[in-house]
Amino acid sequence: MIDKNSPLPIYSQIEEYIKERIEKGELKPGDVLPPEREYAEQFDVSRMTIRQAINNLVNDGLIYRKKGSGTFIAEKKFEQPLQGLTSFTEDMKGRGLTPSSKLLSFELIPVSANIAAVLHISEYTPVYEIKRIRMADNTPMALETCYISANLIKGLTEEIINQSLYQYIEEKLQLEIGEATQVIESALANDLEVELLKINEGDPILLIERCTYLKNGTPFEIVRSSYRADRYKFTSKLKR
Ligand code: 16G
Repeated sequence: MIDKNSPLPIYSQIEEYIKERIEKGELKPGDVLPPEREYAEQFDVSRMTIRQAINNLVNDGLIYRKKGSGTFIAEKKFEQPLQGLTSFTEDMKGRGLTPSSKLLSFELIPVSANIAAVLHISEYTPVYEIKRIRMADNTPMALETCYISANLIKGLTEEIINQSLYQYIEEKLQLEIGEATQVIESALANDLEVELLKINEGDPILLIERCTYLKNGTPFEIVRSSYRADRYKFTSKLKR
């Protein structure tokens, strides 16, 4: 399997070998990776070489180390296309997963100056502030805080929020959702994110801020979300 005369470094060849086993499903998410010693014997190379291959795979997020218990195969990341304006519910259903939410808080509050400016409403107008943990097959994927113009999106209830907000807007209120602007940046998870997303201290997350508009150009929501960087990657198509 390993070609010592290949121009490709041995650690890269081992990386490819492990990647292939993951892709073929021979190593499944949650499985423990065989110990470095075993690979070193199998390929007749030093443990340093194996460690380099493993470090690269850890950096790529394909495997992860757990202190004191070993190295494990990570869950596959979701590929989220950046072109469509979809809801969390639609995204998960599209993947054949069951979406659910855990409502952390749901309040009608007077809007702050900066959110009022983006939503084109006057300061202190009521907005719904909704905090939810978004889950796929009961696994927490993202933490979401939405600010929604209450004068525009009327009649929200806990029951609706526990289902799909976009579905309510389109099907019940018969409003057409048009477009959104979105900013994505990386950050380290804070204590709350670590606890609610069930991730580890120091794990990276992807912060997304979205402002969504109705087809007539009126902004109706600002959403700040923290997505698990170990479970998400965003893809887009670029045309020249
Ligand atoms: C997504 C959107 C969020 C929207 C929500 C509606 C991002 C970053 N955010 O999570 O803006 O409020 O979907 O989901 O994609 P729902 O219809 O399932 O309630």
